[in-house]
Amino acid sequence: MRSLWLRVGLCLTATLGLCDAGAQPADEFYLGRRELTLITSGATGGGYDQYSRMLARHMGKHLPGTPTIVVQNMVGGGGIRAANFLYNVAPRDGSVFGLIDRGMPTAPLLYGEKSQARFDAVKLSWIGSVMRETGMGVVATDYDRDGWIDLYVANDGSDNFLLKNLGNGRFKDIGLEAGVALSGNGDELGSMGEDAGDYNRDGRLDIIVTTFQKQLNALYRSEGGGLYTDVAMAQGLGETSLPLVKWGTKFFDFDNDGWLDLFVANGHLEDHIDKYDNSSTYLQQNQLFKNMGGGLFKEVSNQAGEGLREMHSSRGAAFGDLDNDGDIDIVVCNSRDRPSLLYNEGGNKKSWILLELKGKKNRFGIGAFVKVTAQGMTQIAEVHAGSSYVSQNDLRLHFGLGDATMVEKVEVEWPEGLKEVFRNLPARCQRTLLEGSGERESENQGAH
Ligand SMILES: [Ca+2]
Ligand SMILES: [Ca+2]
Ligand SMILES: [Ca+2]
Ligand SMILES: [Ca+2]
Repeated sequence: MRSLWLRVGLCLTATLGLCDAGAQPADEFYLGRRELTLITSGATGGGYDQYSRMLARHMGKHLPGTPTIVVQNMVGGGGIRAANFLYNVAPRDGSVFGLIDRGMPTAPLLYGEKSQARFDAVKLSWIGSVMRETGMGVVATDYDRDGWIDLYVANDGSDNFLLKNLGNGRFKDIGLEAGVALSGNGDELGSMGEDAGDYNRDGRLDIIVTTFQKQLNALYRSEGGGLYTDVAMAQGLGETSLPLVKWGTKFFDFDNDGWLDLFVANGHLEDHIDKYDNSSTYLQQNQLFKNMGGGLFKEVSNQAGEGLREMHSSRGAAFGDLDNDGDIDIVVCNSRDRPSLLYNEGGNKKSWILLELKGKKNRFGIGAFVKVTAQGMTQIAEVHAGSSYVSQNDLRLHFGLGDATMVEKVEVEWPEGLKEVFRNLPARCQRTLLEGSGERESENQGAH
């Protein structure tokens, strides 16, 4: 067996459906030798709370002395909860702007860890009644590039939120006016996992949201000016996804050609669904969509090896270069089943670079915006803490570079506002970019 470069954490008690039975957590096993960690879970229903705590506990350990928060959204009564890991989402002042009260039945939660030793919970003040929905996932992305990281929240069966960070510790939901709250047809979606990435390479981050059975995934293409259009059908994410219940996902470049592809983890919630619905099954095939260039996707699941042909009831999917060979591998948590570890064989035939950001205060550069230029091709990405569905990806940024042997320029906009350029980096290797060690850009020559 090849050695793992990254640790892998699996929230197994939740995955195996033992939370509701009151089982003690038996999760957190880690392999690999780096502090960077992939975490994923198969949680649905009762497992979210445990997953959130596991994330906060683990990440707090590795980010001592810094505010570490996990956003959790829950709905009263059914106790449905979702969580993704976020860190330092108010980057300009580093404050945790939320409060937690675990006793509130219908409010979102932030789990905060103020220090290594203390798991703290405070009550949210900024959110008001906005987030009283069944949140399934959240990605922190600065959608309008104003330096304040915003939150996109996927809700199950109701409007999704785009919470614009107003910069004063408060957020405003602009999902409906931005065009990311509903499907392209104006329908509410059973939204699950999500990610933000520039799939059509026009310099603007787009949003993918996975959805319930009989719904298309939503692919919200950014049109600029804070407006989005759902182009899932036009871009090839259409019919084949309709019978499936869709969860973990990410924009990632599996074949290193410089175009972001998509993976979607699938599996029905109900184990006897086939008894009364002959259009669906509990076990489902996961999907890989190749970006054919320009943003048009083609499903290649059946041509992508044995691992993609297996049938599971998959949930969380975490992405990272597990064996450090230049291509992105995937760990998938399957409900009531062993997890899948999907090694990418051959993605590294084309060129790549892995960028590990190290900020002065923000240790992994979470929230940083990065622009890479190689052989005339420009790509952008943000360092995200938490996206997909109940998963934490590799915090290093991976860029497929086609045939390039050199990266001419990496522009980094650090969360605290510093803009720097790193020039002439060799391809096919990992580089660590230290905040403050690059060539400084002046404010008006920023990476916008
Ligand atoms: Ca913003
Ligand atoms: Ca775009
Ligand atoms: Ca690709
Ligand atoms: Ca790999």
